Amino acid sequence: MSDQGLLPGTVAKAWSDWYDVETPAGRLRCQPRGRLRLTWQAKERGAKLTEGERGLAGILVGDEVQVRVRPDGEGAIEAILPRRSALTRPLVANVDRVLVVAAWSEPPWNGELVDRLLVLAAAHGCEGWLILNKTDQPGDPEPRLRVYETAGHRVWRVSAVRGDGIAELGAALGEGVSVLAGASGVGKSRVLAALVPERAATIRTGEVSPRLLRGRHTTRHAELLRLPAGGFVADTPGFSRVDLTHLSAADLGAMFPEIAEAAPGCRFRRCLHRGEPGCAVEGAVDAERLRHYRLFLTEVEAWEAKRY
Ligand SMILES: Nc1nc2c(ncn2[C@@H]2O[C@H](COP(=O)(O)OP(=O)(O)OP(=O)(O)O)[C@@H](O)[C@H]2O)c(=O)[nH]1
Ligand SMILES: [Mg+2]
Ligand SMILES: [Zn+2]
Repeated sequence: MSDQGLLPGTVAKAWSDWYDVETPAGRLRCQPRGRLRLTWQAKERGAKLTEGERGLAGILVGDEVQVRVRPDGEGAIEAILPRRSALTRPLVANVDRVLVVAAWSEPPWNGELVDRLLVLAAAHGCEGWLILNKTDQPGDPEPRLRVYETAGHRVWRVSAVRGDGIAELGAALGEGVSVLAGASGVGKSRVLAALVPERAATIRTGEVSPRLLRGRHTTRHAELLRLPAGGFVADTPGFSRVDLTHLSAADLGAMFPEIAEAAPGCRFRRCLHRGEPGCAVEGAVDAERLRHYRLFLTEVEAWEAKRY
């Protein structure tokens, strides 16, 4: 490849003053070309931006870029391709799927958090897959898992420790960008280490560091790892709280595939499935999922009331 050529790439990691970009020619250390950097600075001067907004105005991990390779082997980012989507927590662009990881017994199943994360994925236009890890531990999650499969989510059963199901999951992730999410201790980092064995030594597992759960560290440290079979995966620190701040009550039902499927049968077109007469969702949908939907609905309405 001549040093004049433009290479397509994906931003894998943001350092304080350069980016690691994965390209067909390998991982390159890159800096944005002058004008891209100026746009960023102008936006920073113009307004007080939150870190999320500052990130959205600049270059994000996950961004697809065009890179010009310089004679010294480093790269200049010449262009950012239009973003399909951006998650804000972690701050990653163009995420295709969120891998919601859970365990059955240790830590105990938390269906509310699982459903929150699946809703958040859907709200960002991402697929939501459920990864039940630690199948080597006792318990019978099958009835619960089937609720998600019947609803239309892809469900995987794996043991990061024993390796069960990891190769199949890795193959299914062969395209696009995936982000691991879920409670602390469910084994997200261990699953990632099993998927990308050559990076296992650099992935921190088995430790809870409360400082990393909050504030800027969570977003700064997002990194995409390339899987052996293709595709990228990013780890995130576990979280227990997820606010559904920017959804509308009218849209929430669409984030639960089985509610969306039953809703056309409701008597009222704007039925919110909260006990209205002739509601087709009541009775057709798993009781715990419906309870979570109604809980999220009251939260979303409270956020809406604050906005207007
Ligand atoms: N038995 C068993 N233990 C596992 C498995 N996967 C992970 N663990 C253990 O669960 C603990 C937590 O694993 P981590 O990978 O650090 O969990 P995490 O989800 O990344 O946690 P945070 O980074 O705090 O969010 C560690 O002690 C792991 O060894 C598994 O498949 N089976
Ligand atoms: Mg972890
Ligand atoms: Zn209804």
